[in-house]
Amino acid sequence: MKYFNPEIETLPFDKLRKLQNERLQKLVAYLYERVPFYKKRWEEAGVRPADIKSVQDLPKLPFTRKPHLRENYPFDLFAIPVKDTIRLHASSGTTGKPTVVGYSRKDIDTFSEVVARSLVASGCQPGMKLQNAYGYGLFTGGLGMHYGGELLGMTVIPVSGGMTERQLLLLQDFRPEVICCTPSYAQRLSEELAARGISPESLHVHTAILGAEPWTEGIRTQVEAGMGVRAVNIYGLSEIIGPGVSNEDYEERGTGSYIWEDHFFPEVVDKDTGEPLPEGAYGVLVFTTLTKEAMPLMRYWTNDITNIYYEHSHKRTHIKMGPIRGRSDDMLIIRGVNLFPTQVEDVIQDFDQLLPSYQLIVSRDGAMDRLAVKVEVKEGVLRAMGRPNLEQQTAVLPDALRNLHGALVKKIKERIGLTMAISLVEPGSIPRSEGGKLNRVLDLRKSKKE
Ligand code: DLL
Repeated sequence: MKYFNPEIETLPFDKLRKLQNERLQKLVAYLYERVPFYKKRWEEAGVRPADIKSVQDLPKLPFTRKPHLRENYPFDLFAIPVKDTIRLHASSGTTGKPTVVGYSRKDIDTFSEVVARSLVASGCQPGMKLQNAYGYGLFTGGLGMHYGGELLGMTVIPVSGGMTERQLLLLQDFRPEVICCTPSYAQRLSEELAARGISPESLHVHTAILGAEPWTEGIRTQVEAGMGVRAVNIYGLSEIIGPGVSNEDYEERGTGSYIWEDHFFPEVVDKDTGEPLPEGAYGVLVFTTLTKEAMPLMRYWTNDITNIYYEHSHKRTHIKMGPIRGRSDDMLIIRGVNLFPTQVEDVIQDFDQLLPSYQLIVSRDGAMDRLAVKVEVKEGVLRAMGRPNLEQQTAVLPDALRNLHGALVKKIKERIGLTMAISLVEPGSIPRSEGGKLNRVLDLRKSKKE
């Protein structure tokens, strides 16, 4: 099977636009009638439903942002009675109340279909086993992948996140072809396999579907070698539906992820002005759900920074998005320079001696923000040097390590424009994923404020 839904996934551009425009017009009328929040905001903006005829009219409408979801907690953005929903999910924010999402039966069907499309794009086929190591629960990852896998006709193993012993046992004994989990947890599993002397060739798994947090080519290389798989990106967010908003094709890895744009219409806008940006430019990703019933969202500001573009020679007609550089609320501003943690990861991957395992530590010194970075050196590199003590001053480290440190400081300065206090540390000394999302930034400024 090359496509889960061949007709839609290869629909010519003009037909896709026509479908989107029809769906958008219906959606606008539906929300205006059913959700007071939208009616009020559109009236304030002086827009009537009849003014929205095509996706090109979207910029006339105001954005919906996370605080709007909180203000309408828990159910005030629902367009159908709560009793008509068949499932609720929620994402636990770092502050305050979670964000709630409701699904009608049709929404769950849509969710399952976009995940099934994503699984086929990842290289899955009916009959393969899927070890589902995303968390089950209010998080959309576990159940979202589960329903999509079943719809495709895979054999789903609902192990949930964490429990590394059990994951390894199942990988060896149930012999799944596919695993899905966060990229940081796939790093952890790769390392555990190596530590236990389990060779990737002894396993049956050939595909890892990774998402729910930003990751880069460096992690792809590590996981592909460490687990003996093709690592493929899956993206999504609960507010829009969950996993399966977009997905990479396994044969087109590294060229972006297809957005299932017959259901989720994307825009990329300037993060400061909200103005639409041209194809290919980086900005904030904004989605309009074209077909959801229970809690459709109009122009939802995801905070995720990326770009979108068409690749006309590729397998599907849908638009692609590049990797997420970071969330605009995770962006650090260090001495006036904007920085996403993935930019540091990008530099690290240029060094063969380093692991894509790092931590950024932000602190405040008077009015100045300071950034320190810890990066792990590969085990083999240290062994070849007779295991120097990395706790020592850089000046007394062996020449090769001192040069490595100097080269990293220089490259970071060149590429990012910042001098950072960098320390090279032992492999395994930086916290690993326990099964879910891993925070690579330790912000000591926050704990001081509280
Ligand atoms: O993380 C849904 C999901 C589950 C996606 C499993 C993929 C796999 P939330 O918990 O609501 O939903 O978090 C959504 O996670 O806005 C991004 O900032 C980030 N994110 C999700 N996928 C990726 C990805 C799920 N592939 C937020 N790359 C989003 C980078 C990602 N960031």
